[in-house]
Formats: sequence, structure tokens, C-alpha cells
Amino acid sequence: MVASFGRLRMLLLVVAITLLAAPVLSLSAQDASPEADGSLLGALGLPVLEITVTPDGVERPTEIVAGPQLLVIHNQIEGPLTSTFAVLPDGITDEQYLEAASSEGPLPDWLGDAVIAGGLDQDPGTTASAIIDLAPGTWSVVLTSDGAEVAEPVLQLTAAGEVPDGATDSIPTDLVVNLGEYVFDFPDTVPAGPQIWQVTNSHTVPHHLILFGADRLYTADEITCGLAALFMGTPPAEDGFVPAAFVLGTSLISGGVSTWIEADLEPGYYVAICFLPDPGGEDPHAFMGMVDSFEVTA
Ligand SMILES: [Cu+2]
Repeated sequence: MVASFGRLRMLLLVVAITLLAAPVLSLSAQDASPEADGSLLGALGLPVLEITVTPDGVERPTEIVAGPQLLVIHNQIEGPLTSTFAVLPDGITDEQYLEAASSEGPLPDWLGDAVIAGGLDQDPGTTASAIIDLAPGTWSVVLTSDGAEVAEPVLQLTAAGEVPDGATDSIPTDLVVNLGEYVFDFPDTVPAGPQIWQVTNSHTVPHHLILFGADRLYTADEITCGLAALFMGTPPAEDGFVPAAFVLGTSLISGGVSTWIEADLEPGYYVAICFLPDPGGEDPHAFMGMVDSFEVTA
């Protein structure tokens, strides 16, 4: 998730190797820290949930304040780190969650009944951040890595306290990115430069947003054509889109959930893709039409 939590990264690696392109780029939100580094998210003054993952263990609080907060993760292990926050359905254990996150197989059916608030996907030695909204209750956090052992791969956090209605209303948002019913709805043009994006899943199954740089605008057919070639290992069609320049991405989020990320895009063309399949299904949503292309203007 982020496709099987690690599958996306593997896919990107395959793309990078296939094209002998630059290494997989990191998330846009990376290297943002809450201590006034100029990041838009860090300047909002939200409660900070800070987690440090080292080869020996995980430094983190056990109880946090419920509601929107700035998630800041320091990845000090030798491999990339994927983190995902979820309230599991009744009867599902942390171990099952970890297994689902570590498996390259289909997403389990029960994942559609979990509340997944997002998380981060970051390279070794980096600090990354995003705003996640944690309702009161017990959250399970899975930490997985393709390249290194994680000493404490699953842990629990208790989010305590009442969350007032409209607690997220004060988060200034430059762009709302709607993850709809197998569809994105980016505007035709987006301004360049630092922006806060509210990424909201208004559908019923988990989705994510993965953004790539492009040399021009692409139609949905051209994008899925290129992806099909990629998945099949065949040379891309002449007009097919090749997802080589990873720009930013979100972790998967459930229906009804929002997360906020900082985007800082250069002028140019971009392609958005959701690689996730439905829980229990196999076809990436991209092949059901969940792709989009837009221009960023100076
Ligand atoms: Cu999707």
C-alpha cells in the first residue's frame, strides 16, 4: 500500500532503473521541520507529533493530543521509511496491519474499513512532515522499510481530548486536491511556488496522490497507455506517458479523510496518478481513470 506501503517505492525504483534516470526524488514535504525553517506547515503553530526512528528503536510519545497536528518524522535508519497511521477495524490486530503493510500482495478487504489518516514516505537521513488529523482513540502506526530493519515496526499512540468542530478550518489552504470516485480534479493551471495542499478523499476506498513531472500535458489515454507499457515491461508507446520524475506523494488516506502537504512546484507540466487498487482488488485506480495532467504557471 502506498501500494502495499512499499510497492510504490519499488515501482519508482523500477522506473528509475529502467530509464537510467535520476534516483527517486524525495517527497516535497521533506526537510521541513517545525523549527521555523521557512516551511509553511511548520509556521502554523499546530501541535507537533515528533517521531525519531533509529536503528535501535523509536523515540516518540505514547499519548498525544487529538486533532490536526504536524507530523514530523526523522528517519535515521539506513533505508527509506514509510509510515502510516490507522485506526484498525474491530478484530484486526497490529500484526495483521503490519503484514498488510509489508506484503506485496493485494490490499486486504478489511483495509476498506480502517481509518487511515496518512503518513510519510521518506528517504534515509531525512526529516519529513505533513499535517494529519487524528480523532480521539487508539492509532496504530506501521513503520516499514525496503532497505533496513525497523526495530519497532508497529506501535500504538493514544490520541486524547475533545476535538472542536472546525478544528481544521484554520489551516490555510492554497489548493484542495480532491481524490474522488477514481478521479482527480486538478484545475487546468496551478501557481508555482510554496503552497499548502489539502488532499481530501471524498470517495469510499483508500486513495493516494503521486505526482510526476512531465514534458507536456497528457490525456488520460496517453497516461494509462504509458503505465500499461511500464507494468508489462514493454517499450512505452510513442505517445505514452513515462512516470520518471517523481515530484511528491501522499500516503494512502481513507474515504472522508484529509491530509495537508506542502508543495513547491516549478513551472511546467505535471501528471497525477493513483496506483492503489481497491481493497481485495488488483487493478490500480489509474486504469480506472484516476489520472490527471495540469500546468504549473509562474
Ligand atoms: Cu485510488
